[in-house]
Amino acid sequence: MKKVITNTILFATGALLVTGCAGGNAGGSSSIPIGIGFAQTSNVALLGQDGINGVKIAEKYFNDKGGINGTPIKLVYQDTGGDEQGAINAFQALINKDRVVGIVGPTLSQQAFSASPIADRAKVPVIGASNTAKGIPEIGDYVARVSAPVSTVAPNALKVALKQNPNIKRVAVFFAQNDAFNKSETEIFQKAVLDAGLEIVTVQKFQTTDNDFQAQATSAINAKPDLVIISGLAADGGNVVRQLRELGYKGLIVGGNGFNTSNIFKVCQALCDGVMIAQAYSPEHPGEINKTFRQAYKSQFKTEPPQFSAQAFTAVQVFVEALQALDKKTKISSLQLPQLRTELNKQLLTGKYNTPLGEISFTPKGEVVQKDFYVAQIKMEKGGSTGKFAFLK
Ligand code: 1QQ
Repeated sequence: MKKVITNTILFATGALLVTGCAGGNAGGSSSIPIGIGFAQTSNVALLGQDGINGVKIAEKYFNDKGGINGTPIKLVYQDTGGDEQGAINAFQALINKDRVVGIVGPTLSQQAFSASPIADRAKVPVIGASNTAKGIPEIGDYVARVSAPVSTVAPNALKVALKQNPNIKRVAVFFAQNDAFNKSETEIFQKAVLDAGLEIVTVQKFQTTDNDFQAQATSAINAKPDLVIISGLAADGGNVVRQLRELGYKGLIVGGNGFNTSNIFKVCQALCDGVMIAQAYSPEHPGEINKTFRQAYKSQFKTEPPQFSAQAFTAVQVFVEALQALDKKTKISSLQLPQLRTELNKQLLTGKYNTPLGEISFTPKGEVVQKDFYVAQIKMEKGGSTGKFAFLK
């Protein structure tokens, strides 16, 4: 039988945390596997890619600093694709085949509602790094998130839009009705609009898989809005923006968290200009760790780090610092994998973390506690193929 060299991953085989593997110790270094379940294919990869970039920087950053008290971490990737089944498959592989200590992911809340319960039942801690719909931490005791919920983030964009144009009265709302996060976000937006004393003049629905939005855009324009708020993902949402502008809409546009990637620039190009999006991260956030993260990101990707990258970095950081704290109490190499997963879950919920997002902690349910939020506006360069998120607040 061919000897499989799995020596780089601790706990690759047995229950006991020992260095080496089933095929014997092949003599390499050992490491602690943390699972990454993000979308690397499908349209959702427009969003998942930012997460991947963030965790790669985290892996190098924390291993350069000595990993878990001398033992490096090793990120193990499984592509979730864009749907529920892909996320379920990825999580099952991470839990049963890769035998990770915990999982960062999946990309969408829509996927989390299917895949995270599987990890919860297997007692494997999950940290959502981009799941912002209502109800994510409530999936179970093993599910937490570092991505602040839509209820805290989204209304900030409306406030800043009203500051930029105090004459806004009539609001058109668009949302993708086949996606849990977008349904959750539009509820929050619509409530914020009504709470601000504005009128919702039309609500237009679409699917994240659509690419023709002429009918909805025409109806919305006919309702004469002075603000359009869109809850969609990057590919569909970017196309809604493009088609609204092509049909002549001139007012402000607020996009939701699904717009929060520079990958949207290639979808709406020059017509992305001016779209406002609330942020749970600013590259300008003070503090040493964000400075180092930002520098590493800029030198590797030649652009400012986006929110999803910062959140993904933070999720890995939470696992790393919780593992370090746990290891100081009880050597983690003395724990069996099920016990380690359970102890890690308890530990991570009690910690305080000084991250690129600022200082964060968790409620006992696993909801992130975070202080600072921002709003950015897309500024496209002449020609319309490159642009940036300009921070307003
Ligand atoms: C969610 C989101 C998406 C925009 C993540 C990419 O916030 O699905 O919860």
